[in-house]
Amino acid sequence: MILIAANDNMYAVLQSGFPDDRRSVALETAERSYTWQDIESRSSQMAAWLAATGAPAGSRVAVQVDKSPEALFLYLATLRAGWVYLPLNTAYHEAEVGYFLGDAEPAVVICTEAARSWCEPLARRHGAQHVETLESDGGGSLMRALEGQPGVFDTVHRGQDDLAAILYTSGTTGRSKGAMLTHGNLSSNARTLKACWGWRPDDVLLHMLPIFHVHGLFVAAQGALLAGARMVWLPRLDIELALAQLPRCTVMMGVPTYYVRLLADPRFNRESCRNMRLFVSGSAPLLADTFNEFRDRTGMTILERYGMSETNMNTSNPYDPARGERLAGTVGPALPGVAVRVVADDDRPVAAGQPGHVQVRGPNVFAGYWRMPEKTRAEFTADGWFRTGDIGVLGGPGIPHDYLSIVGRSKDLIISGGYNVYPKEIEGVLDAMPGVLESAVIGVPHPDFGESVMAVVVPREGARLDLAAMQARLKTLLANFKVPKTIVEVRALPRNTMGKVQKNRLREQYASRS
Ligand code: MLC
Ligand code: AMP
Repeated sequence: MILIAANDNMYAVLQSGFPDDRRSVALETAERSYTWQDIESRSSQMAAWLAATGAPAGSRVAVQVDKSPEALFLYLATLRAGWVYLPLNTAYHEAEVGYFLGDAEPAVVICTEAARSWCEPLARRHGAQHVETLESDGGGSLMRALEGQPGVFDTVHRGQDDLAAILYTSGTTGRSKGAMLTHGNLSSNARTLKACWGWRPDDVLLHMLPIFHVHGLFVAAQGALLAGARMVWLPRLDIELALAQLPRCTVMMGVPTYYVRLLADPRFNRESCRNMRLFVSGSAPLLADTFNEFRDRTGMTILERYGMSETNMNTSNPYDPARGERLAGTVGPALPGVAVRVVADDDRPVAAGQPGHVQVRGPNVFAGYWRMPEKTRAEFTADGWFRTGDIGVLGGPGIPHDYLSIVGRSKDLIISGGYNVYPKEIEGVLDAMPGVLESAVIGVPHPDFGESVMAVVVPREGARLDLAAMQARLKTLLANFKVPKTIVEVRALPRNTMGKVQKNRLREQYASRS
């Protein structure tokens, strides 16, 4: 008997959920529809093109393009070719992209036509052999390069531990780290979420999230693909289009800002949600007010879950009411197969109801930081738990013992509209500006983005700072979501006896300045 090992390639896993009838619609945009056969043949052509470059499997493809169905097919093609996908936020500027390309050394870089003039020389300098473009309407040099490539491709065999993607997450030191996710990480999480959230082939997902992060790509898009469910594909959050499409959808996912903006529109009501069965929120804390207002307005309860680039999803409030209630302010119990614990500084579990460091373990947890073995070691305990940098509580008054609540962060991180901003990075740029002695960057409450970025700067002796000019300069250097919405000037930063800046005091002082 000949045993053929199953292919653990994430594409093969997703494909197992595709419907038998490949002529049915998989994804629709305002302009056109794509069938499951389109997904198979377009991703085949792209995978064949990647293979034809001659670079070995395991090579990286860095992608900084606007959201489009073709961008999703490119991700799938990367999996099929056995390459490693490296998505980049479209807001990143040249200096930010330069760091990622230098660190990951991709063999292929795909950018937009508009960015080609700076991106191509940058990519070549870092060793990329091929630079092509992809536009939001599906045009660009990549599509021309595909001409003549076959519409069928044998998905390359990959094992559970082979790399599928690298997601860069900023570090508290200001230097970004590439979280290495394996095919096994992605498939275990996708299968778990399919079962837990009751994904069905007749689901219709309203997809409005960006696809360069875990939430939009691995949780939302892969969830629909694995279920063989249709996606209504919008380029971004657009409340007008969302209100038009929601009544024919069954599932939506978003960061809290998506729900805040839906609720801000009086037309959003029970009728808009008449076919919906699931609203998922994550990537940032969902305020209890939003949770409650949503329930009052629609009769539906948002399901909040908790994840990270390094781990995909860790916990989820229950989907099935028989398994428990969805509770505001909590992110629910650990997903099946995932272990979560809350510990003190010595890595020993704290008592129920007490706050501590959240640590996770399971098949969802990444393989380490790209080319940073020491950083990787530092982020895992001796017995293999990953230190999330979040502060949490298990249980508490009136809360089941296995429900986790995220109550803070030990990492100095701001989450604005679902995007992470590391103060250290912004402070480094501010401190290098003429006339600046030092700076402190903090998150302050913001009604739309949850938190927004604010900078407190101290001028050098005798220097006069032009705060508006500084903000304008920051916009040319940093992705827009990182640029402080407010900059204030002070004579000195508050420090404790150890000389450490007391950001808590600044946050209290400026809490109402968003
Ligand atoms: C845009 N801007 C932001 C911003 N997004 N500023 C702060 N925070 C943000 N998130 C800037 C714009 O460039 C503009 O600047 C101004 O703020 C107002 O823009 P807008 O038109 O209101 O913004 P919009 O384009 O509507 O985008 C807002 C948003 C978007 C919330 C829809 O940011 C978004 O889609 N966020 C989702 C992020 C996400 O997917 N996160 C998942 C990470 S995965 P100016 O200067 O031009 O006026 C993860 C793991 C997990 O964390 O658990 O899921
Ligand atoms: P990222 O590094 O972009 O993947 O962001 C991951 C971080 O987002 C986590 O470490 C948490 O701090 C935060 N996060 C994700 N989901 C939630 C949630 N539901 N509630 C609170 N914080 C969350």
